[in-house]
Amino acid sequence: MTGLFITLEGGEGAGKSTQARLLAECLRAQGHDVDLTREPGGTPGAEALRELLLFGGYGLSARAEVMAHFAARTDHVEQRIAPMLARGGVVICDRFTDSTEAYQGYGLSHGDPAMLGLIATLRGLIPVVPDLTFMLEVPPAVAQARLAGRGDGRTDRYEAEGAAFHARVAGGFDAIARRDATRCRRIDASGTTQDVQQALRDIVTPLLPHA
Ligand code: Z5A
Repeated sequence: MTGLFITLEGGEGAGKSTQARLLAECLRAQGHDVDLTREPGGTPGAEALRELLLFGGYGLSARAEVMAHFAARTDHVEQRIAPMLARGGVVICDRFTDSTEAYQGYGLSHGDPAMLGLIATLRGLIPVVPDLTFMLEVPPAVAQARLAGRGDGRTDRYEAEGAAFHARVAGGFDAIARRDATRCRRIDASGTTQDVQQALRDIVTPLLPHA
């Protein structure tokens, strides 16, 4: 793989989608070949699995839910991410494997070692690893205010969980950032959109291929 694979992670309302879009626009304007995508989703099959996972209401077992996230990811990687990286492009992905570890491993399964082990095993089957992961961090009150301000109405299965769940998810991201400290860059995302974007660009710029 010769391209650059960037992921954005963090809790809901941290500003991942906003920052991913602005970063993609900036890099495209500089002449880079950029694919902006998201998980779960990014291909027709993975988007169908996204709908099932976020809004299906089927009450999947915990292991089945993890495997469904990885089924979507496998399709996304094989059909979209890996080919783009092989062409030397930049992939910016809104959430990736760290979200499965944080939400399913720490949030839903309370850090159960067996579940974290399953996630690690499945992660080992994914042939790409992000070169750089931005961990966007905001206090819960800031995230809640942003989500309330958005007011788009449709609440997914994870957003509907309570504060204790989201605190475990935040703890999961913290554990990942400490473990994978070279790949993960923690970003204080409570500032203005422009300030946060500048922090991301300062880190990405030295890593870019020549446009
Ligand atoms: N999930 C999982 O469980 N397991 C997995 O393996 C994966 C995902 C891959 C995906 O939902 C859900 O799937 C997610 C985790 C789970 N559920 N949760 N919770 P999603 O992708 O639709 O939702 P999200 O990732 O949580 O995104 P979000 O709620 O849209 O938040 P965001 O992308 O971090 O924020 P945003 O959309 O960029 O901004 C939110 C609002 O704040 C918006 O009105 C912005 O204009 C505003 N904003 C953004 N930045 C700022 C700043 N700096 N200042 C002020 N206002 C701001």
